[in-house]
Amino acid sequence: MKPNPPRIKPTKTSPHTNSTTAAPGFLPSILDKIPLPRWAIYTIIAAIILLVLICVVCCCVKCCCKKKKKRKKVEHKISMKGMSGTTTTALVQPGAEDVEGGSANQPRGKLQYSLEFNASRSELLVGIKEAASLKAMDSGGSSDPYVKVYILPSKTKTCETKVFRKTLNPAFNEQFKYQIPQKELVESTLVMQVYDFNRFSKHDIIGEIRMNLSTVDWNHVIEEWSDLSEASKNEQEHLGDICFSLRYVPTSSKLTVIILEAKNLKKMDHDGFSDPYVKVQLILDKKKWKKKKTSVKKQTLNPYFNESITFEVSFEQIQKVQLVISVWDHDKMTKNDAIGKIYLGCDATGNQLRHWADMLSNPRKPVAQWHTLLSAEQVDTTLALKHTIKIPFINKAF
Ligand SMILES: [Ca+2]
Ligand SMILES: [Ca+2]
Repeated sequence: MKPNPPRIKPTKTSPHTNSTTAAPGFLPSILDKIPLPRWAIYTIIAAIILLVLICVVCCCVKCCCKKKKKRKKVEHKISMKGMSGTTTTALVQPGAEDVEGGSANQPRGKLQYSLEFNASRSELLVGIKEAASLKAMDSGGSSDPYVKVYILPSKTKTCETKVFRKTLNPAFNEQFKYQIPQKELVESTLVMQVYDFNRFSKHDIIGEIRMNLSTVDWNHVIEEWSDLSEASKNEQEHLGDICFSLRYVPTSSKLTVIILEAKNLKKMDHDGFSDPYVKVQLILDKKKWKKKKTSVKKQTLNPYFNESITFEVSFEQIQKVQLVISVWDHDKMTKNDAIGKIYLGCDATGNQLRHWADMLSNPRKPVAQWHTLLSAEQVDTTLALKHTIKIPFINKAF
C-alpha cells in the first residue's frame, strides 16, 4: 500500500520542473485545469503540430509543382519561337510574333540624306549627310561606318563615302552625281547602304534604305532622316573575296602585287567548284598596258596562291595607273569565265582607294587587304574600256 503517495507527489511537483521551458506559472495552471493526464495533453499537442506541419509541407509541394509546370509551359513557348517565323506559331502564340519582330527590327540607326534632280542636265545628286545611333558591329561596342550608294536596276555606278573610325554618329557630308534621264529615273530604286569597315575581315552591312524614285516629288530638294532597315539578301550575288598585298618602291619603280588567297568564290562548274586563277592587269590612259596571271588552282572555291607579280611602273605613272584584279574560272574546252573583278587606283572609291592610298603612303612596305569581288560588267562599265567583240558562250553553270 506504499506506492500510492509517491505517485501523487510527482504530479504536484512536475509543473514547477516543467515551468522552466513554458511560461512560468501561467501555462501549467491552464494545463492543470484540463481534466486529462499531462502525457495525453502533450500527445494531443504533438499530434496537432504534426498535422499542421504536414499541411504546410503539402501546400509547399503543390505550389512548387505549379511553378514548374508554368516554367515548362514558358520553355515550350520559347522553343516554338525558336522554330522561327512559321505562320502556325505566329497564329498559336500571339506573343511569339512580338518578340520575333523585335529581334528582326532591331534598331540599326538612321541616315540623313538629300536628293536633287536637275531634269535639263539629267543629273541626280545624292547627298549623304550624317548617320545617328548606328548599331555597333565591332567587339569594342562601336563601328567604322561608310555608305555605299547605287541605283537599281542599272547599278552601273557604285559610290562610297570615306570611312569614319570608331563612331556610331558619323558626319559624312559627301555628294554623289548620277547621270540618269528622267524617264529612267522614275523606274529606278536608290539604294543607300551603311557598312562597317573591317581591315582584315569582310565588311558587315549595318542597314540600308531603299527608295522607289517614282514616288519622289522632284520639284523640291529633299533632305530627310530615315531609319535603316535590314539589308535584303536576295539582290546581291556573292562572287567571293580576295586577299592580296601591294608594295611600291619609288626608287626602283617596282610595283609588286602578291596574290595571297581567295575565299567563297562562286561555283562556275557542274561539279560545284571552280578552277580559279587571278589576272592582274594595268591600265594606263584607258588602254590595257600590262598583264600577268597566276597559276590555275583546280577544283576549289578557296584557293591559296601566294604568288608574286611585279611590274615596272614609274612614279609619274603610278599616279595615273589603274590596277585591275580579276578572278577567272579556267575551262579546258570552252572560254574561261570571269568570276569577279575589282580595280584600284587614285580614281577608285571606297575600300579599293583606301588600299591604294595605304600603299602609296607606305613606300617599300607590303600592305595586305581583303576585297569583295564585284561583277566584271560593273567594273568594266566604270572603267569604260574599249572592248573586243565578245562571242556569246552558253553559261556552263546551267
Ligand atoms: Ca569594324
Ligand atoms: Ca572550270
